[in-house]
Amino acid sequence: MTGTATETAVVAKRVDDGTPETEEIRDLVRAAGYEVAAEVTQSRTADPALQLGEGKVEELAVVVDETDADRVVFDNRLGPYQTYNLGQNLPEDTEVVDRFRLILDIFGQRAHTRKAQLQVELAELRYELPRAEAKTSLAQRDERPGFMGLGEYDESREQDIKARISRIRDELENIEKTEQQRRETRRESGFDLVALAGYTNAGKSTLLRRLAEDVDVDENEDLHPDLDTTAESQDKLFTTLGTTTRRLEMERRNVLLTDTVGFISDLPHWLVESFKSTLESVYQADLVLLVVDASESIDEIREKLTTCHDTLYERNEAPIVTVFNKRDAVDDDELDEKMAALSALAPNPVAVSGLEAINLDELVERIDARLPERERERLVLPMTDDTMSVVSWVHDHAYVRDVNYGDEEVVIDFEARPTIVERSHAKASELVAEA
Ligand SMILES: Nc1nc2c(ncn2[C@@H]2O[C@H](COP(=O)(O)OP(=O)(O)OP(=O)(O)O)[C@@H](O)[C@H]2O)c(=O)[nH]1
Ligand SMILES: [Mg+2]
Repeated sequence: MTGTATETAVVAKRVDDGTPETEEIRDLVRAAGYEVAAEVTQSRTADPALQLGEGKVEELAVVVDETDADRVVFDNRLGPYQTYNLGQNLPEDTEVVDRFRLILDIFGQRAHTRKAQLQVELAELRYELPRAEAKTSLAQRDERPGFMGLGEYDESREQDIKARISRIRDELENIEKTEQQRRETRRESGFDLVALAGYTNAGKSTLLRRLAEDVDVDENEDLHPDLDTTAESQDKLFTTLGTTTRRLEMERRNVLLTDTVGFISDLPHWLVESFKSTLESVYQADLVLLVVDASESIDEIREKLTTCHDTLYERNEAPIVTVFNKRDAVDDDELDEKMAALSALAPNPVAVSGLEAINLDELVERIDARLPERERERLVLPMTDDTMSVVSWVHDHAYVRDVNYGDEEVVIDFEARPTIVERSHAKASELVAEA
């Protein structure tokens, strides 16, 4: 590694048949802070020892040598032995990394909150565990005396990893509990929870900035530089890692809008698992806005939408509104064509531009329409010392249509979530009991 100039990477990819697409892996390499020096691709069945065919690996070695690249990034998943064998066949000190390790690196660079850091560490340990296990079993099978020490070492390393995994899980569980309580408190306060979801780089953070007030309601606002109104939105994958929640100003409702980590295809189970509590804000929402980049090709949008649906269907119960973002970058005919082609996956979408603030009113209307129904209620409150505090509680938790103050009573007409209406009944009966 040179350490001075930008480090460079050669991208490698193998597909069983057809043409290898490298656009996304190139974007990921850049998101990790590397420059793409060259690419080497192949269409054939996987080689068990080297992933690529032997001749292709020779070609790769030449390319690495010529470009003086620091690392090779495979879009394919590499087994521990493939990584080792490739290292042996490439110029000395060439780092060999696969798609998953690369995504982990990116997450590691962006993890600013305690929770994100724990999640990255958990994912790293889960990545490492099978490798440590493989080493242990190899060393144990090897009966040559000199190797016994290695076996013991690796076994304790394996135990170490397991212990740390369980400690991190406990700490993450505690954080989750706190977050769950916070969501419940927010619901009880009459807020509807709306989550932005979608493939990475679709424009979720840009939309959040456009739609919602500048104030974060979570305590860690300084940890989300990408959401700063003065900051540029980055054309990079995984700009956002944690979650940020802001108030969305709506006439009849109190809405909290949450932005979170983007989805990406081909994530291994252990990585998804490590980040699942971040997605809890999506799973627990009252409504999900599924953002797609409408400027991409129909096939690309379809693939990404499928990835998103697969991730969502596991747990999500909330209604989904598909948002065709970057509307400014497509003309009307093209947009109609795309919407028609994708109508099975994305029925009745809303087309907007977060960047150019196009059609956001329609999106807000749709949010209002698809959120859970409000109940309309009219309460007659007897006038006691506590009546005004109940009236102000209703103002805080509901949309008040009308209040009439009489000498003996106050009549308040409002709309709210069913649970809020229920609680207002309890408060009203207390007043009646006092009067
Ligand atoms: N043309 C156009 N570009 C947009 C629009 N919205 C976002 N972008 C650009 O798309 C890129 C990604 O935007 P972000 O808002 O960071 O996307 P994200 O979905 O939050 O991405 P991650 O946090 O990385 O998952 C940035 O370069 C934005 O400027 C839009 O409506 N039109
Ligand atoms: Mg973002």
